[in-house]
This record gives sequence, structure tokens and C-alpha cells, in this order.
Amino acid sequence: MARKKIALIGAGMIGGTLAHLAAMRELGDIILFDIAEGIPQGKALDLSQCGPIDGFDAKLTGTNDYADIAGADVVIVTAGVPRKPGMSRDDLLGINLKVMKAVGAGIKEHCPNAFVICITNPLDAMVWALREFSGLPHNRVVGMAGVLDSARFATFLAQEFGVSVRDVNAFVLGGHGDTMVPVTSYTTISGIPLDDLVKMGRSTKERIDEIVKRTRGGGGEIVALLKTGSAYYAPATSAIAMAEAYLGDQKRILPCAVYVEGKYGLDGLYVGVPVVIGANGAEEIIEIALDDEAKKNLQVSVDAVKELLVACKGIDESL
Ligand code: TXD
Repeated sequence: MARKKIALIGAGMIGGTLAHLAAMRELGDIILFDIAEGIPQGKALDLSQCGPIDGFDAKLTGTNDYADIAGADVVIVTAGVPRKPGMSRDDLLGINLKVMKAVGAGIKEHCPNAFVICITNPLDAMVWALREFSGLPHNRVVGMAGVLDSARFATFLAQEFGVSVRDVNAFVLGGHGDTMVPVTSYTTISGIPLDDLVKMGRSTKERIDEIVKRTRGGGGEIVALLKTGSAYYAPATSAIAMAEAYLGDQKRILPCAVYVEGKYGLDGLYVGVPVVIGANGAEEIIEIALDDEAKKNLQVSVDAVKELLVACKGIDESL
């Protein structure tokens, strides 16, 4: 069977990391696209030279021509600009919306049957715009945010409880931003609900609330430290997990930004919810019972996303 084709639109910090991870896991042949001349070609050539050392067989190519993504099975989009200290994700909207328009046209023309994972911020608006511009079915265009936010939540919880990260199953809903909704009632450590662990005295509600706050600010914490850009290792790792769920028809239930119409009382927008990812992309949205606080927090997240969509429509009347 011919190797799959992974197209990475954007060969920057996340794009390069995506290429490295995809090659090491032999997900398929990799095409790195960017408008910056030389960057995709140079990174592809450099990464190719890891092959003999790590023993992976993957053809890596860099390009500035959308025609080279033809027939891609998976497309992961990081094209755009990242945050700098003092910037909110929403500040990126004007610039990155125009980028999504170009990327959407490229996907529409060259690989309309792909599974598309959007990473570009502000994520909940950019994934919606990318779907609109590309015209692909809603189930084949998803946004990466919840896997990253859940991983941040799980990392902080593992440190708090002194346990393996492997045993923490963290649950995050909602938009990718300060309004995200870590759901403690669905978060477990080896199946033990977080709330029970607090009752056992292994932590306190105050500490958990601090961790929820730190999770919400997880992106900004790294932007402030790096100063020149935002996180890229964990974002790339998160998107690769989503791509593997699709390529391997794994039926994983992952928190992703997907098009929700009807469930969670939503009438048609992209927001982070648990979804089954398999060979048909976003296959089934899982509607969990939310307590009043989680419902309220999710609504805040939804309202914030809706404001971004209004801003997008104000910029591009084709939306
Ligand atoms: O969880 C999440 N979804 C977020 C997303 C986690 C971290 C970062 N998040 C966002 O991903 C971030 O705010 C940015 O919007 C994207 C990409 O972040 P990255 O750190 O990879 O940015 P870089 O290193 O600047 O790379 C962006 C590349 C760069 O090489 C540009 O030349 C290229 O995008 N670029 C384009 N490529 C194609 N087409 C166009 N128009 C274009 N414009 C810029």
C-alpha cells in the first residue's frame, strides 16, 4: 500500500516540529508548504537527514507551490502569525483570517478529500473560516486545542498529585482561550474522580482552582517566557495524536474544535467538545451531562467564539 501523504501548511516552529514527529512515526510522506522561500525546503532537507540515524522511511519535501500538496490525506495548518508578549490570540484574527482564505483555496483545489486539522489562532474562529473557505464537509475539518489544553491540565495535575502523567485523564471543553472549561467532574486519575481525591485530602479545592487557572493561562505563560513566539512542541504533539486517530481509524474520543449543530444546545459553530476521531474524521460528538457551573462556563466560551465570528464576517463579506 502506498504511503499516506501528510501536508503541513506552515513550516514554522510548529510546522517543523510536526514534520519531525510525523517522520519519526512514519505517518507517511511529508510535504512542508510555506510562503517563506527556502524555509520549507531547508527544514525538509535537514529532517530527511535524520532518517538514516533514527531509521525512518519518509520522503520529506519543502515547497512554496500549493500544487505539491495534491492528493494529501491529512493537512495540518499552522500558517499565520503567532502571539508575542502582550498580544491576545484574538489580536491575530485580522492577519490570520486572510491566511486561512489562501490556505482554504489551496486545499479546495488540490486535496478536497483530506482530513484537515487547523492549529492557527484564534483557533475557534480560524477553523470555522478554514472550513468555509475550503468548502470541505464539516466532519473533515477540525481544530486542535482541547488535546493541548487537556495535556496542560493533566501535566499540572500529575505534578500536584505526584503521579504518572499516564494515569491522568483530564477533560477540557470550550474555546481555546481564557474561556476554556476544564471539567473537574470528568477528570480522573486511574479512574478516581478528581473530586474524590480532594475529599481524600490529597489536594484542596483551592489548589485545583489554581491549576484550572494556570491551564487557562497555559499558552500565555509560555509566550511570556519565550518572548519571540508561542508554544510549539505540545501543540505539534497534540495535532499528531489527532492525525494518528484519523489515519489509524482509532475511534479515539478527543477534545477537538468541531462543528456542533444541535448538541450542547449549539446551533452551528466550532467549539471544543469530546468527539470520536476515526477514518471518517469527526465521527460523533459526545454530549456529556454538564453541571450548572460547566454549562455557564461553556456558554461564556461559546459567546466569545461568536464574537470572533462576527469580527471575521466584518472583515470578509464572503463569510
Ligand atoms: O493550540 C493551538 N491551536 C495553538 C495555536 C497553540 C500554539 C500556537 N498556535 C498558533 O499556531 C499560533 O498562534 C500561530 O497562529 C500558529 C503557528 O504558530 P508557529 O509558532 O508555528 O508560528 P511560526 O513559527 O511563525 O510559523 C508560522 C508560519 C511561518 O513560517 C510563516 O512564513 C507561515 O506560517 N505563513 C504562511 N504560510 C502559508 N501561507 C501564508 N499566507 C502564510 N503566512 C505566514
